[in-house]
Amino acid sequence: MARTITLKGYVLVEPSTSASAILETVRQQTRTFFGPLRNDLVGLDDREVRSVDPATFVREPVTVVDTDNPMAATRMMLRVRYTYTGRAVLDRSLSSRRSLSTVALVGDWSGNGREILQNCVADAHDREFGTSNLWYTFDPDHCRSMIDREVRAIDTATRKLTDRRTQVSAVEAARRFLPTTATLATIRSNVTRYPEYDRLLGATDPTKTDLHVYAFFGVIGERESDPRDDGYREMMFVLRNIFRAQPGARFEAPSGTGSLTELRVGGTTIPGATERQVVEWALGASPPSGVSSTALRQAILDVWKTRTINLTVPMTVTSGGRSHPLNVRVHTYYGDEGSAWSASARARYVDAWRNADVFVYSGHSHLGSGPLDPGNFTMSDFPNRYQIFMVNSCVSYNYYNTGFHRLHPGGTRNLDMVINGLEALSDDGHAVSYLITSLISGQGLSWGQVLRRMVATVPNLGLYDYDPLRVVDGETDNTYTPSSRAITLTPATTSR
Ligand SMILES: [Ca+2]
Repeated sequence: MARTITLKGYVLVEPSTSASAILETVRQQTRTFFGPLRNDLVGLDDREVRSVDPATFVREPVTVVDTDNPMAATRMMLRVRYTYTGRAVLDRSLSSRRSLSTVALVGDWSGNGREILQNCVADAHDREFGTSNLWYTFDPDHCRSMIDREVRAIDTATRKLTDRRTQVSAVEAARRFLPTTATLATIRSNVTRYPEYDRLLGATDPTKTDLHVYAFFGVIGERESDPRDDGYREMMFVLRNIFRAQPGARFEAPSGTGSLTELRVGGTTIPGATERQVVEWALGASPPSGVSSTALRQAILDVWKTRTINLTVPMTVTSGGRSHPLNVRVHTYYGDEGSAWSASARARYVDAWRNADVFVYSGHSHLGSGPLDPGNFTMSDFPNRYQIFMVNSCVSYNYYNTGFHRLHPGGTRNLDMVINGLEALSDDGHAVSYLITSLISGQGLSWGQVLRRMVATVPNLGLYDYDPLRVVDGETDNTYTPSSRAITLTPATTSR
């Protein structure tokens, strides 16, 4: 569910602080709402939570008083109150909530946050990221007593002030936590929106004979060459699921060198391998007799990684009494994205966007700073036509949503984004598979129906009705409805 979220807070700065430095200080604080709200199953879509409007700032000169040493010199500071308004997605369990308690970090948490890091970050692995990532890892529930202690000390000191309106205690001026309340308001009613199927499928455009789906799967574990890597298995699950939904699918001979079915284990070629069979072996099906399962799965990965796998589903589109062939061409790729500056990953994405009708990235979010960071691209990297992007990574709603809408020619009119409000767990390719198979199911599913199909129940992973607050954004301006134009999409009956 989407909500407008409003957060209020304040910063204390030197009276001479410039407007731009005040803005940066406020942003340093608003950024830290991200982690605590994430823990409460609330995702924010504003990258770094920095779009605070300076027009909301209220400046008040205050005197800082050391209430423990009444004779000590006072000093002047400027209190700047701000109101932050943004968009959030919420877990359904919060649907009736109109407010939430949360906590921001105050001051230079990146430079002086060691104690906060030790006490307020639950996970040892998260602590390794250091103080500069506290905006993401800060969990007030983990250091509630520390926060309460500070609140009580501020309260006690404030009672000693002679004028609470113009004075601030030294204890408060040194505060590290700012408890506050987030208010939540409904953004929009639940109008049923559909993918723009007429444009996606070329319903009235007989020259559109191909629908391209690009799906990139990043490395989830430590090693690209690990056949158990969740990213690699996800690609294989997706290929298998497309086959199951569309039995007419066929693999295309790969470009470049080497077939996908020439597998050698211990110097011997595995006989009779088809791509479909190879996918099953990769996912654990019994190997041919005499062949080690472990060695076979390694051999498959060595052949299938870091290359484009092409799968085609021949289909027919019919609308308004006219039919034309439409080949759904799925291109998958598994491999390491490389560093944030990886030129090769960047080039792969730009190449894909040139042709893509549907683009999927599934893998690590890199906290928004990976090769897919919208900041790495320009408008000329995107075509001026309708596309659907899915970024299946942690909190992609925040990192990979509005940035692409800003870059894409036509904005939301030409781009529907499918993104996650929270962390995304590996789901054996469930979400990616159902996005692709739903869009080409010919059932004219609404976006709401597509999202519901992507909710994963994978018992062997312990996932039941698993949904990382996945939403579609950019869909409110969609004009297609099944009643505006009937479209049928069916598997092509002619065999090759
Ligand atoms: Ca749209």
